Amino acid sequence: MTRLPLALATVLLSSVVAAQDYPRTPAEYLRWMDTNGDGRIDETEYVRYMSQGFLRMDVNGDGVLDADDGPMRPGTRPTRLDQFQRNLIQQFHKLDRNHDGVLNAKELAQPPM
Ligand SMILES: [Ca+2]
Ligand SMILES: [Ca+2]
Repeated sequence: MTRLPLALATVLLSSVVAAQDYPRTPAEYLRWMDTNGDGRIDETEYVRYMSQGFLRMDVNGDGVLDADDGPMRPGTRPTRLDQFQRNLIQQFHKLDRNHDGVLNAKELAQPPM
């Protein structure tokens, strides 16, 4: 009972680290994602940045992550890039707490939904 959450956290953490080399601080996040250098992250910048891990893992480049791209974690279902990006857009708008259409460093630093 007490072991499960720790094991689960380890699995989740390892999957995040394997998927992307995440920047460590909000300021770093912002610098990495802010393509046009205006100090804020718009929807396009967010989706482009967050899709990099997907694109890297999509070895055969067919826009679907499935067993053709390498061994999949048990219980994982194939993911399509367009579904993945739709989820990213939803996540973007959840993070945009003040609804100004862009994310600042503080909004980026919020824990993932
Ligand atoms: Ca920007
Ligand atoms: Ca693929």
